[in-house]
Amino acid sequence: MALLRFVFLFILISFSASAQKDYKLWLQYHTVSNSAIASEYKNNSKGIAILGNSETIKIAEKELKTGFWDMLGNVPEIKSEVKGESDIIVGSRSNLNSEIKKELQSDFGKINNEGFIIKTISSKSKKQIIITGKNDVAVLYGVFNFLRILQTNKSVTNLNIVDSPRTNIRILNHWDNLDRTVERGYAGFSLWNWQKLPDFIDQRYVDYARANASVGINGTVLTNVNANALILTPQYLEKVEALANVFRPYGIKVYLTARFSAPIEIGKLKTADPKDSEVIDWWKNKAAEIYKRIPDFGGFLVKANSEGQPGPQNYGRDHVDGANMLADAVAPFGGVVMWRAFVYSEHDANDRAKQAYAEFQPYDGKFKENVIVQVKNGAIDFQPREPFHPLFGAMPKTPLMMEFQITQEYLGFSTHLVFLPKLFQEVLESDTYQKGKGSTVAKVVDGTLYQNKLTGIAGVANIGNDLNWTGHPFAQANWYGFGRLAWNPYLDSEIIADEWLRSTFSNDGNFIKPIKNIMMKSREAVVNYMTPLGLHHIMDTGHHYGPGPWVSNLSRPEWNPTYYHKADEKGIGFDRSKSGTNATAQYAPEIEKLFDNLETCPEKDLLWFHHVSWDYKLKNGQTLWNSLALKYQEGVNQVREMQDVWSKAEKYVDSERFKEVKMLLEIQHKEAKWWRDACLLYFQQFSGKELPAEVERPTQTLEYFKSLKFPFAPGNG
Ligand code: BDP
Repeated sequence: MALLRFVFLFILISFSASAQKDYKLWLQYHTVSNSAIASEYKNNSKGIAILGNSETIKIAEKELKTGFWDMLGNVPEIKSEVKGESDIIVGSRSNLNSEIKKELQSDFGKINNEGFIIKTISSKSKKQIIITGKNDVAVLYGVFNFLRILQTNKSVTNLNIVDSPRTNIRILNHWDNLDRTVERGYAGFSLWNWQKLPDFIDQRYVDYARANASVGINGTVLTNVNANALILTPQYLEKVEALANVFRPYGIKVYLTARFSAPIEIGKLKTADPKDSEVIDWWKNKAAEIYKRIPDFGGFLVKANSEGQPGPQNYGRDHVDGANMLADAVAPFGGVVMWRAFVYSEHDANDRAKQAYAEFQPYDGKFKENVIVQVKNGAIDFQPREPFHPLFGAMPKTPLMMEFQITQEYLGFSTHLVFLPKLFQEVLESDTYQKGKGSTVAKVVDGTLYQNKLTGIAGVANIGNDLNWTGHPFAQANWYGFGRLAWNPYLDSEIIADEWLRSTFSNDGNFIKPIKNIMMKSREAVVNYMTPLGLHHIMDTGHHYGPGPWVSNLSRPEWNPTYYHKADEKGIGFDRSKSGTNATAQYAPEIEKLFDNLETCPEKDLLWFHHVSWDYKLKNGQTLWNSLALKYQEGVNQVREMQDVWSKAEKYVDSERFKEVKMLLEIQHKEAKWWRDACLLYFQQFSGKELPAEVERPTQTLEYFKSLKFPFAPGNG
């Protein structure tokens, strides 16, 4: 009996230890061995002076204790003032003594309010590490950064880090509904348990805030852009307030989506016309009511007159009227309005890719100063690859914020390993040429191109209540990487992958090197097996799960994949050049020229901009048909390589996560083949050509692939 109990306990403990690894994200704090740090802090600790007593500072203290205990096996003595010798001094500028303040004066001149300094200073023959910033949240960022240095095995001697975020708003957009379903969510249900709030505070809320703070994310939009006005009623605001209270000490502000017709739906008004005085007052009062509860409320995110959502155009007004009315309501409290430019209309026969630019560019300079226009990275919709959105750089007098999608709506849900920071980096590095060479999207987004004061990056969250938060263990890297790039849009994605792997799994070089390699290739793999050479939006409609290039029966033309690939006997691709819709003209002349010409258009974007004949020769000397087929095959091969590499990782990873990733890669492989076979069989009807020898033969017929239906695919409302 006793033995049985012991065995049971053992299983329980090892299960929870393993499960905890999944839950702990990149904050594993696994033992740091074989490093100078370990010996320094193990044997020679003089303690940590923690200055200040705000909730935020207490969080920093707890984090340091946990980090030291887990990574180094000891907790240094914590002191509340600098007395005697201290290894590390942690506190905001106002709490530092004048000697240290003087020493750091020029560094303080280099950081903004959220920036931090981690510096080794030597005085009177002793060396100390100072972790500081202008306020306590900045100090917390510094602490997380310091712990990351330890966790990733970097040297802690002579530290000299002076770092500030380059953007103001670093925010997650949760497309979470009040019934806890998550639009385009593939990791379970919403974290927000509205039914139990405000009285029940799930530990997950705290852990969520902690994870975000560790990468510098400072805002969260709790609700879906397809908004429900009920969130603005007192019944729900009380719950929002409870979440805001949890997040505040972590430096995270809460924002809500504002349904434009809320004055009618919950305010009993007859109209939501932004020029109507009752409507204006209703929003002003609503803002005051919210700020009374949540003094640091961030503001509103709005999807208006887009995909059937209500908006100012319902009343003959425009986006500027709508955004500015809301901006006036939150301005007295320091709030902002993030107004989305994701618009396209079924009444507009124009190329969908042109519509957002056509509508928004003329508004440049017309928005109030607390409005920021939120633009998706590409002109269609979060595809595996899109050229950068032509609005970037084209609205010099308007702050634009980036909207990335972290959840993998079009990139394999949470079953495909795709390292998105590589995609994000490609977009951020793109040169818009709008102010000459070097006018990168990153410079638009961080405000340096046009000296915008308000800046931001949003990521549509991939987080749900799955044990591991994101469905796929490697999808955690996309949350992490989003945060790191929002902080610094110039960061190299390879560095992000390296940091994440070390903090999440292991510092062992034999593990890091091959696994980092497959992460870095994974984005190109998904492009290859789904939408190579500039193809886009050929996913099955509605849920967007799997291939559906044949779909052509939906009421709105631009909802049909056939609208996007335009395959026919002559060739394939969307002619957006001068001979077609002339979408290329929305870019700066240098880029327009590049994209417009079939010969100079980058091959990765070829079918985005051109309808190309099946026999057209690509740079590799192969015909378009052959190249397309070979790309699909390459994607499948790349997944096989990922499987192969992962199978050798077993000894570096806990068995639970090892098995999870292994199974997920099997699904990815199966689906990559599905994509290849279905798309090639379908396109072959038009090309009339044989598959090149290197391409594996499909194992099913086109009819079979067309017959597959997924009525309960997740995330589809
Ligand atoms: C599309 C999604 C849809 C979103 C929409 C948006 O399919 O669920 O509501 O974008 O961003 O990608 O508003």
